Amino acid sequence: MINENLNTPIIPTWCPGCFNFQIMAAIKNVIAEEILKGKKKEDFAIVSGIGCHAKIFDYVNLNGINSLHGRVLPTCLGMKIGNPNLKVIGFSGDGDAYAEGMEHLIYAARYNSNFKYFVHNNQVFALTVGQPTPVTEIGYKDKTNPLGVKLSPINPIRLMLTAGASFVARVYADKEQIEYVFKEAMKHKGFAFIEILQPCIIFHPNKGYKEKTYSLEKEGHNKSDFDSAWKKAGEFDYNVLNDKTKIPLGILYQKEKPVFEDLYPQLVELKKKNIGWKEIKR
Ligand SMILES: Cc1ncc(C[n+]2csc(CCOP(=O)(O)OP(=O)(O)O)c2C)c(N)n1
Repeated sequence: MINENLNTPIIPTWCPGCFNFQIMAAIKNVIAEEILKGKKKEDFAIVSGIGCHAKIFDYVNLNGINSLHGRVLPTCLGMKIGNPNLKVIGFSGDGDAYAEGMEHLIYAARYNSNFKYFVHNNQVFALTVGQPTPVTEIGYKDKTNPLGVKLSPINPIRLMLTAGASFVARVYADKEQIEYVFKEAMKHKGFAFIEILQPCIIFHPNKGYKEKTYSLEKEGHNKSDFDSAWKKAGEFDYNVLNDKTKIPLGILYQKEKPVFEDLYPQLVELKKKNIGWKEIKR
């Protein structure tokens, strides 16, 4: 897939071999495909937090906001309120999403605004050199935790299910997997939560993770069955891997739910006219 027109002149400063390259390639490919099918570059907007993941903002030639640490979601929501026709895509790290930005995550699931959200989960605060996040495994040691992490990781997939998210997916940082789920998420009407298990080759290499993963789709998982999604989400607790660890990948849950932008007449009007607030004549 040709995606030159989405490139910027900025040379990436991600570490050589960083999985963020895979993520970015997938995102560019899917958007380039949409543009080939007739969408305009201006139809898309991207938002990032602060962290290694956030550098994607500099390397993808689309409009958007490189926002604050933990504030990707309210920025995406603001964009949708400003122009509900925009295709908004947010990028966070696990520190960004599950620590500083945690309360926004719960409300994003509740609001169900029609934007897509990727969490680059490398289980550490990578840009600030590897401190543990709320999804780091028990026992992980760094300079800030010389005795090792003592607290159990949270399970963001279960959190999203409980919060009422209408699209909950997990993929490995593999271009094809991300492309597939991103395309499905674009078809979905509402908030799409997509967690990417992304080894950080320097601070959290996640050795052996890929081998523990399996495809829910190949297993015939029914993504409209909440109880089944809940059960699958419990299979992986983000802790140290053992012989029994199984990591389900794919769309765990999807359901139809009222979309935020369809609940307010002012936003419905903008959608109908295919304009943003700026273009309204007063
Ligand atoms: C409000 C605020 N708090 C803390 C920071 C410091 N900070 C910058 S990057 C970063 C780590 C980001 O980690 P994560 O979101 O997991 O992204 P990654 O670097 O792993 O991609 C932190 C804590 C900040 N810039 N702003």
